[in-house]
Formats: sequence, C-alpha cells, structure tokens
Amino acid sequence: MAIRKPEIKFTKLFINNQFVDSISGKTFRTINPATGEVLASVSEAGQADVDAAVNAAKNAVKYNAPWRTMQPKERANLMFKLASLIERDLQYIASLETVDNGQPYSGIVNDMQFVIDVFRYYAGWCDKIRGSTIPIGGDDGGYAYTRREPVGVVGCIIPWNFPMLMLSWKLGPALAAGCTIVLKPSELTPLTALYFGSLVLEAGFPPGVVNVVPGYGPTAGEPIAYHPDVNKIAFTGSTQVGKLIARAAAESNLKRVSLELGGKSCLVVHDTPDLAKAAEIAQFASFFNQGQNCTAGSKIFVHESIYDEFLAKAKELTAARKTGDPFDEATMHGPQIDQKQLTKVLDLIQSGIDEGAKLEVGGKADLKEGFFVYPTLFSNVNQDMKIAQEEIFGPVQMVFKFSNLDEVIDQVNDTKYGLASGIITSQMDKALAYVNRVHAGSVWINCYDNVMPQVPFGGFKQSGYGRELGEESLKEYLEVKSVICRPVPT
Ligand code: TXE
Repeated sequence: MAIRKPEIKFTKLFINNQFVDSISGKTFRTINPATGEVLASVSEAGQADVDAAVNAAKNAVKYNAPWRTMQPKERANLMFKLASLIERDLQYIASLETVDNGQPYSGIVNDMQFVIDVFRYYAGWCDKIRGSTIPIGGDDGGYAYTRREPVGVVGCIIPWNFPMLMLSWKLGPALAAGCTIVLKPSELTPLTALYFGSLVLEAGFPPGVVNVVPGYGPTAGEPIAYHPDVNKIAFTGSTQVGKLIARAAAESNLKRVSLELGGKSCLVVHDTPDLAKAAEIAQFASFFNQGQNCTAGSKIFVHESIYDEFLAKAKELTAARKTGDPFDEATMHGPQIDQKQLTKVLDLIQSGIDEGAKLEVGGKADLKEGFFVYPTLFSNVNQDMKIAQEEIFGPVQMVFKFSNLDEVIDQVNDTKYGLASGIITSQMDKALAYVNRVHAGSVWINCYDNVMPQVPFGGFKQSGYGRELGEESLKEYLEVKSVICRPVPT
C-alpha cells in the first residue's frame, strides 16, 4: 500500500558504506512537486566529498580488493540480494519516489518492478562476461586471448525524471562488470538514491563499491566529470550538459563516456483497425510521466484518411486525463518537477499559440499548489514552430496530418535528436520501410515506449552515444585486454 507520508530515513552522503555529513556542512532542500512542501534537507556534496567518494571507489576496485577477487557468482548473489531488498521495500521506495518526484504512484510502482528486473537481469550476467581466444598461426602452440576487465571507477550522473530507474540502468551493468560507483542523483530527487545506499549496506557489498553524493551539477557533478581517478561517466540528462561532460572527459583524463540525452520523437499513425487503441498508445507516448520522458512521442503524424476521427478521440482522451494528487488511484497526471520546468513548458505552449498552432485542449497550469500543467493538445502545428523542434519535456501532444509515408519520414528525421520513434500500421512493408529509414535508437511498431532490461536503449545524433540495457550496455563498463601467449623460450 502507498504511504502518503513516508518517513525520510537517510539524508546524508553515503561514502564507503557510511552515512556522513558533507565536509562543508552544507545542505539543500528537496521539495514535493505536488504540494511545494519541503520534504527534507539533504547533505550537499562538493569537491572534497567527491574526492572522498572517488577515493573509496578507487580502493574498492583495486586488483586485490574483495570486490575484484570475489567469485563472479558472489557478485551476482549480492546483486540478487539487492534486488530482493528493493522488492521487500517496494511500496516504501515507490512512496518516497512519489513524494520526491511527483509521478503518479501507480506508474512509480511499475518503475520499481522494472528496477528489480534490471538488477536481476544484470546479476545473471556476472559469470557470463568473457573474452575470446584468437588463432595467431605458427606451429609453436602460441595463442591470443582477450579478457574483459572492469573499466574501474564509474561516475553516474542521473536526472530527476526516473530517479530509481536511471540509477538501475547504470548500476546494473556497472556492478555486473565489476566496477565501483560514485553516483550523483539529481538535486531535485535525492531521496530514493540515499535509501538505496542503505540497501547496498544491508545486502553486504564491500565498502566503497557504491557511493552516493547528492548535490548540484556545477559543484558535485562537474568534480566527478573532471576527476582524474574516475574512469568512466555514465550520464543521463540534457544535451547541453551532455556536451559539458564530453568536454570535461576530454580536458581531464579521456575517461570513457556514455550519454543518454534529450529527444524529439514522433509516432506515425498510418492505418489501424482500432483507432481508439491507436489514440491510447499515442496518449501514453506523449503524456507518460507528464511528458518528462526522453522518449516522449510528442509529435503524432496521422494519415489524412483517419485524421479527423483520430483528432476527436485524442481530444476526448486528453481532456479526460485526471490531473492531481499522485497518490489518488484515479490520477493519471501529476505535477512537473519544479517551477523552472513548469515555466519552460508554459513558455513553449505560449510560443505555439503565438506562432499560430491551434490549442485544442489544456494549455495552462493549475496554480493552486504544486507544479501542475494540464495535458495539452495542439493541431495545425507547422514543422518550423518552436514546439515542433524543441524538447518540451512536458505534457504536450501535437497532431499532424500527412498523406504519404515517404514525406513524413523526412519530417520525422528533421531534428537534431534521434532517440526514439514509433509507427502504428497493419502493413508490415510500411513498418519495415519506416524502421529502415528513420534515424532513431529505438523504433516501436504498434506500441510505444516499450522498454525492457534485455533490449538496448540509446540515441542517434545529439540524443547521445553508447547504449544502456541489454548485453550491449555491459560493453560500456568493460575494457578489452588482449593477451598474446607464446611458449617458454628454450
Ligand atoms: O537537466 P540537467 P535539467 C532535458 C529536458 C529538460 C532539460 C533541463 O529537456 O527540460 O534537460 O533539465 C547534472 N556537470 N532533460 O536542467 O541539468 C544535474 O545535477 C555535471 C532530458 O534538470 O542536464 C543532474 O544530476 N553534471 C533528460 C543531471 O546533470 C551536471 C532528463 C541532469 O540535469 C552539470 C533530464 C554539470 N555542469 C532533463 N549540470 C533525459 N535524457 O531524460 C547539471 N548536471
């Protein structure tokens, strides 16, 4: 059962398996976006705390440290244990995330199940990471082989839109690979990552394997990105900060980098025997987590033969999305994360109106309390408008009319991003042509946002590089060492 006022048990930094105050003694406040109420004051990490966390992580990944010398199955057992502890506390963690993040509780419960699945999926990989033997010719029995070794200390910098999910997408493969972690959760949602620290301790991970340092981007994130002893950064966030991370890596120690950044994704509704179902898929694409989703399919291209009927259904569904208390079971739509995001979304909506798009539903905020923006629907949107080009990261759906699939693919690709895309059609030739031509890391046919632990996820173009999830993601946390072995010289 949901807990409306979950007790906040951990607010200090988690370094070397201990909860500690920040060295500066500074704290920052985290707020419930549904009410504006201050939830807690959390220790704020700075350079000195990051140094301490990196040092702990560096010691924990040394060749003779317990984490490096244990059997892969022991590493797997720790990860399975961690997954079971998250499962044990699912309702508490989901409640904590609901108050800190604002997504409706039911959605967060689904996220937590996904988190558990991710840790179990990667726990299964621990004893399956292997190299290869490679023939090198000759008659002396010499051979070459490769080893896959942990990349070392991984700095994970994650956003606020799916706090625990983003944590698991990085820590799952990184821990399976044998790396150690310095995690910086978003300053807007630090609470579940700190609770997670307590579960790491309870599960029995050696000290220093996982460290959690909440704080701000420039003062806690940047020191991680520039740190000479961090071997890799796994980042999810804005394209703007992604570029800063890439620069920091280049200017420091050429640490490895994987970036999961913004998007501007489209769903094409070409033809369908069930228009209501297609409209529901489009609702999920645009409005899931209040549109605060890097894969948000905010642009819906609908074939002219079904456009009028689709738009009518989209209006009805958008207007019916119940907005309000994230703990209410009927709620489909919670608040934006903070005032800054609310203002950004409202400004973009206003730009759409000013540039001549037709506002069909919503378009305004509920200013009573919290950061609520009503689900918003536009038609008559032009490709050149700001709302059609920029990532809104808010609850805005745009419905476009098209007549021919070739012309729509050019419009779908007309963006600096390339994260995700979808098509609804009963004609497989159309779907496959779409898959072939679209520039996106994930393409969904007759579904949207269908993400699972075993399937890689990531972007083309300025949506980033590297992949999360699946076997693919493990490679981001492993170095390949080539060994050439010849007989003893006689
Ligand atoms: O992101 P930031 P913000 C997009 C979305 C949103 C916009 C701004 O369009 O409206 O970005 O959101 C840390 N060095 N996405 O400002 O700043 C920061 O503390 C190191 C899409 O919240 O990128 C946080 O932990 N780290 C995205 C993380 O980066 C720094 C999810 C993300 O924050 C830093 C979130 C620095 N200089 C926003 N500055 C997605 N891909 O899902 C900030 N950070």
